[in-house]
Amino acid sequence: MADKENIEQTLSIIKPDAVGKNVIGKIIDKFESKGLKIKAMKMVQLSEKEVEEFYSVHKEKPFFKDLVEYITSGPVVAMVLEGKDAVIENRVIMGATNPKDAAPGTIRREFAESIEANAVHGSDSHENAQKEIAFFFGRREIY
Ligand code: IDP
Ligand code: MG
Repeated sequence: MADKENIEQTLSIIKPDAVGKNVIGKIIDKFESKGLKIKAMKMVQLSEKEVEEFYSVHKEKPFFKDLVEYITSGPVVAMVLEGKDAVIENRVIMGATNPKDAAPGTIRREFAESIEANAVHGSDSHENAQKEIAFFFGRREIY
């Protein structure tokens, strides 16, 4: 039997470095041109408390304090992306965490400044995507 297509949603965030560089549109184009659809979108400046909650898995990491400072340094653009295998597709389009390791054509290769200021966030699993989408969006904000 043929596999049923796995149409799913994931959360993407355009981080403050990329918003500041005026490349929101170029990043969105990477998603749309690969067939991912935007189902929700908002610009928001996160508080320290919100980032500590969002990134709580990293709270013991040595870079956590810097990460919170960086993500709160300016507005971000949060989006729900939908498409076939959207979680993994988004991660491929983003490229590796460290832009030095990111493949040509990926968002991080083209727009990231450093391993910290790396242009975008993307959910790393279907389960985390559901949680992260609910962190930013109510049901009636997703179309
Ligand atoms: P990911 O964003 O590719 O999923 P994670 O390991 O989940 O990478 O890390 C979350 C975020 O924390 C990264 O996107 C980056 O902004 C920051 N980060 C990760 N590793 C480092 C590091 O070694 N130094 C500074 N910041 C880091
Ligand atoms: Mg991650």
